[in-house]
Amino acid sequence: MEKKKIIRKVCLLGDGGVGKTSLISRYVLDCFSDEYIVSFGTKVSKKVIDFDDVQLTLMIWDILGQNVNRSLHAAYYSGANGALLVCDSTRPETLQHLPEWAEDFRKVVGPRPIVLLANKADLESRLSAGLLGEVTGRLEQDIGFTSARTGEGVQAAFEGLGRRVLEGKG
Ligand code: G3D
Ligand code: MG
Repeated sequence: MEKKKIIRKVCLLGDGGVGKTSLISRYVLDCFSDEYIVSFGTKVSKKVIDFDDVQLTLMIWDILGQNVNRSLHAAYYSGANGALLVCDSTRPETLQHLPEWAEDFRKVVGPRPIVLLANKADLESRLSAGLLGEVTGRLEQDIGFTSARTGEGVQAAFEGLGRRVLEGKG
């Protein structure tokens, strides 16, 4: 029997330089398009995940440049089924900002699944246990550790979000 085919949109959010674009290039082998959607300042890539019962196509949206006008965020988030919220393990303030990113996202899309990531796990972490506990507690989510450089945790992060998106729970 043919698997059910499902297409979903996910966004990567987080401060500039945390590694969003690097995580996507690490994960995505077949680029959907190298053309930028200029008006929104975004780029969309495609990745197919074969689960046992479902073939899930993730359309992965990356914000290009960090100074994207905040008023464009709503257009970027619109229709998203979930998001990866990324911080940089070497810069605690990027972890501190994740609740704001979550709020910004949920204001537009409502209660959709989010997955928290501390990227650059190949470098020495400067995230204290206290701050990690505060942010994960506030967002009621665990945090995964990834390295776009070595590939550690990257596939698991996207597939974990994919599963959550299929369940559809915020
Ligand atoms: P962004 O899309 O969130 O703005 P980028 O971030 O993907 O452009 O990455 C910002 C910088 O961090 C890049 O370095 C990139 O190589 C580096 N980087 C991204 N992920 C990792 C990682 O997991 N480990 C390490 N060590 N570096 C990472 P440059 O020097 O090009 O600015
Ligand atoms: Mg980028």
